[in-house]
Amino acid sequence: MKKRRLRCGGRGVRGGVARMTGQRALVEMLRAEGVRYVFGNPGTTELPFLDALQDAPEIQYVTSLFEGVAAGMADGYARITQRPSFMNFHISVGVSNSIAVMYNSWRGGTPMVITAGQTAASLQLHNPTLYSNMVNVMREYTKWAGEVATPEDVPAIVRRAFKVAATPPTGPVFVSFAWDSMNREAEMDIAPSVDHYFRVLPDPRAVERAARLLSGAQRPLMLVGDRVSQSPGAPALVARLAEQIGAPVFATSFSEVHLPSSHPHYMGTFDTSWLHRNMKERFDAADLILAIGTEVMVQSIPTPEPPFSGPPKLVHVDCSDWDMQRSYPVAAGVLGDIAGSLEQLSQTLSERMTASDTEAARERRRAVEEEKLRRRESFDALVNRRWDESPTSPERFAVELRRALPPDVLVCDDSITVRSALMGALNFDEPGSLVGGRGGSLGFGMGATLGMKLAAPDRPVVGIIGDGTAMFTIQALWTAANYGIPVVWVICNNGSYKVLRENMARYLTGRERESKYIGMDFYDHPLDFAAMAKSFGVKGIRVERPEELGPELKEALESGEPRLIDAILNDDFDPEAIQGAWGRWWEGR
Ligand SMILES: Cc1ncc(C[n+]2csc(CCOP(=O)(O)OP(=O)(O)O)c2C)c(N)n1
Ligand SMILES: [Mg+2]
Repeated sequence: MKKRRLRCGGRGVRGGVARMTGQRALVEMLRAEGVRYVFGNPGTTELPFLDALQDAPEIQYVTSLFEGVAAGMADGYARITQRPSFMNFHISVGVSNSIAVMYNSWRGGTPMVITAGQTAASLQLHNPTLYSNMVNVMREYTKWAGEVATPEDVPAIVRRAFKVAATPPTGPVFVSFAWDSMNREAEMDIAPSVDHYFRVLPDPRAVERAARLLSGAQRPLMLVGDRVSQSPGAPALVARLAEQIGAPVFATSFSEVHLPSSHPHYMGTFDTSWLHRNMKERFDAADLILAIGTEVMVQSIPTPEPPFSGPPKLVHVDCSDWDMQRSYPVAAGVLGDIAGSLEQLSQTLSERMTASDTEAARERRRAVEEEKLRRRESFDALVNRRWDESPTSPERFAVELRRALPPDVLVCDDSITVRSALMGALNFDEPGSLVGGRGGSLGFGMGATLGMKLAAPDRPVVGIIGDGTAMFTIQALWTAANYGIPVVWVICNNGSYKVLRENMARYLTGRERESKYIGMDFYDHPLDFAAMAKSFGVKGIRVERPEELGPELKEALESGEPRLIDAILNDDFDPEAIQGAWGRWWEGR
């Protein structure tokens, strides 16, 4: 990166017991944990930490002009490195600013350690400036939250924070450091957390029971979620199991690669919050649903009946006991490391499946492969239909991207309604090659693209971001310019919050009513992203014609600088084609 070349301290540095201040102990612990970047925005309560950080030149403080940018960077960085990232914000207000983006990390289980300075313990009962009980607030959004009041606790609590964040099911952790804990001295044992102690194998009886149910299933269906990709080796095992039982695989969230997306059994994602009647029919037709590393049917809008009514039996493989049997009964649960559990399940299954089970699975495989081909053909037909539209259709846009993106690219996808075209046109086969928005809170992608590049400086990194979502954290442009982080953002500038317009149309399913789509567009004052980029010190290019996209993208990637491409897209949709959210749910029946 432009400013300073960094040396990485590496993990496992054990400094031993020594007398030092709390501020120094915090920095020594970061060194020991192998932290390279602090994503943050400072304030006065953080000054002791920043003062000590000056003596650790191998740890770079990366300033963001809004905390949501830092939270996005920390999310993208952690998901590529698969290690907890580290943030430091300014007391109650800075932490609060980070929450909207950090919410996604919490829902998706990104390992990260969020920290902040806090008022001295001696002042806390006297209503000090900027004070609030941050631990109470952050408990809601983290796996664990705590406050360090004395310097003696700094090493143990930092170690605990990294351990808790990295232990599956992974997730964010919060620690505040009261002023007193930074400035006094104590004897400190500087030693990092250890990881990889948690690849726990499941109970063989649970595996046996799941294998028995799976081998007898006639119409199995698989659901996979984000915890699959968090378990190294698991995506390939999902593919093996799908082939073994001849099941189609649907992703509850494909924000990471849970099996290669070009795999013949991968059927795409489905929207859990707006359960479409096709998917409800699919669930009802299945006699067994195998859920792996996922929440089972979270919804944002209630439907009149549960999505699984009646026969389908649920078999759940997960590292999260909380998500198992949380809302629906299961016929078999397998709790343990996901890759290890799938390995055992696949092995036991091959011993249990009879010749006729295997033949039936082979038949199902053929049907699944045909369905995948039909899906491909219907996407290609859609591309052809919308090829010459002006402004550019999302489908044409996605095909132009596929042609221009280099094979080793890492993609940050926060493209909202463009996402289904992207997933139709591009294949994401290598785990880690896709980092997508999850959790539903806007603003993650601008920063996450930067975090991914810091984690993988030798790979080209492209962020594909909705125009509405880009505006939540547009200050990321400044961070890119200031540190010379050479990413390319492609803004899907369709001039509106298109997804909300679509959802309004869904909401009005079956009703004779024209919507005015209140508050959902930028038509009167279009957003000029190229001009915004320029004002932050980043070159921005407006692309109106689809054939210009490829050459501009290639040029931007070769420039070695941060770049923004403002791609003007069509926001038309056919209300009837997208309707069909299951049930007349708004009537509460
Ligand atoms: C922090 C936050 N504020 C508001 C929303 C509500 N919301 C959901 S999607 C959306 C619009 C997204 O627009 P854009 O990024 O332009 O994507 P498009 O729908 O046009 O593809 C909004 C405002 C949200 N999810 N999160
Ligand atoms: Mg938009």
